[in-house]
Amino acid sequence: MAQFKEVVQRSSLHPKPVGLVLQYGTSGFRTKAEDLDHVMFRMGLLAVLRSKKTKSTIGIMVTASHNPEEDNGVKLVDPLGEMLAPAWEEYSTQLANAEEQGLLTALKDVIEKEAVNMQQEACVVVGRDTRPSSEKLSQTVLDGVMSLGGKYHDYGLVTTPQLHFMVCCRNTHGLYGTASVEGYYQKVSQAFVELTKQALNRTDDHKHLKVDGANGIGALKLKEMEGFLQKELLVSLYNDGSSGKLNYLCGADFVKVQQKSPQGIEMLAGERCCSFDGDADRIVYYYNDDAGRFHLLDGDKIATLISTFLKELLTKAGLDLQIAVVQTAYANGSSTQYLEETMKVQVHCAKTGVKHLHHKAQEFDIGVYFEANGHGTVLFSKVGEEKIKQQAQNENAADEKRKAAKILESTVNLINQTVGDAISDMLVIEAILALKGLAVHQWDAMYTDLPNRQLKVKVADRRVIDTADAERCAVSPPGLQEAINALVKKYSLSRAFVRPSGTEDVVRVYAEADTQGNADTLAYEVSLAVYQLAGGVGEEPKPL
Ligand code: G16
Repeated sequence: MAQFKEVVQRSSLHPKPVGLVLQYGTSGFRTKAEDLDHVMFRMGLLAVLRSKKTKSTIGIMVTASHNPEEDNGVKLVDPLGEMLAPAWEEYSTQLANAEEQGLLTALKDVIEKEAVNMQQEACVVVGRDTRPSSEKLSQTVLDGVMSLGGKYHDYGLVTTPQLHFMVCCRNTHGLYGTASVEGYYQKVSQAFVELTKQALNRTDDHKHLKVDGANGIGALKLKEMEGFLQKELLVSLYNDGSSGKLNYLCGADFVKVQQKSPQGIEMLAGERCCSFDGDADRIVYYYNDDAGRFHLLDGDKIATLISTFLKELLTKAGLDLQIAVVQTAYANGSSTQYLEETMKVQVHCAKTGVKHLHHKAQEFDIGVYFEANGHGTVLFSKVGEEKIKQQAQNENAADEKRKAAKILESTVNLINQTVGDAISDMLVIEAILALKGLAVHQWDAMYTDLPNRQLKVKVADRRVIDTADAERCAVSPPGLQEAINALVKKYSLSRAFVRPSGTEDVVRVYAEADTQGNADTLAYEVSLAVYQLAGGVGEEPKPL
């Protein structure tokens, strides 16, 4: 077929380094940018097949999110803005790892297995973050798309969640919104302004928020969006990319893992601050108290704030909708306890990776999902959305009920339901704080986090670690879980687990305990056990 000839010809311009093997990880492929040219070309091909198969527009985002600037990566976006279906992750890995002479066979294999109709039209939309390598790599994606005859639209510089939004808008034919960056700003800011104008006695101080843009795309897009917010939010932007390096000593991942403020932001006591990550799909909040002590409000605190707000509104609106929160093993023990015991909300634990949480959250009328690292959103079922809409327009309902339903309706419009979105999440949080008249320390006081620590361990091959029970138990290598159990027993209120990262070449270690000292020691001891039992390389972990 002429089409395949074109693929072979163009593929030779994007040769695969012989022997290089990459895995579709937690969120697509991620590695050093110089090793990704062939992957980008091939993901362009795969997206065309996926588009033909689903008869929908498919998205490709070129980004390595929280990883260092030298890395890059690619995330594929399915028709309704969700992450790529698991079976296709498998195809992605096969295609990315096929040696040059085996590429056509791998491609034809997918076509056959999925019975792809090659006569069907295909459309792929592409976006990229601000990494120096992203522009060229996104051109390579387009080369892949074109070589299989797919149509495309290049959105250029966008946040990951904006690209997810575009895909969903296109495939719902505008029902979800207008598939442009301006359409996104309009939809989200209109809902935000509708909510905040109902909050009384807000001063400029209340409206003020310091934002760390991680020197990435989120900073750029927030600047663009400011004009749409009608001065309902007054942003001071730091790490806006004008001088600093992407994710370096700043950004949501840095703040969450280091449990300290990013470089370049000056924090006065009680001031609300937040950090985006490199592609603006994660957000964490923080502040310094009067004694200068740093307080982090991570994904767990965000999930708690949002689910409490929604639950209260459902009661006020007289709506009987089932609400649940989905977390991962990283969720702080205190947050789970608070949600279950005080809030009386159902809590579920999923494996790390938005795709897993998203999937679980879809089972409820309202599914709030957040990873502790600040990646999350809220999903509303069609039935749930419809009931909210009906109640907001119900002339026979008491004013109080209708008003609560209208607030819920605007909240639905404010949330990017396709994926975690730092900008939209930030506006949801700001609106809730405004409507409830809460200061950041009052939000923080909902519950107290158990002291915790996250560490990374380098091993020769992180695949030797296999986990079960939503990553809370290591089933291999032998003896590792027993060692962890014995260590955990030494401390009170303690918990620890290990898992191989799907975005970095490391094993992640998480520990929590009654004191920071104990959490630090437990994390160190578990790291040492990983190092010794799972083939550690480089320097042995040291006590903190
Ligand atoms: C990605 C995923 C997140 C995950 C994070 C870290 O985030 O989307 O769900 O929590 O990687 O994953 P891991 O621990 O497997 O490295 P991002 O923001 O980097 O795309």
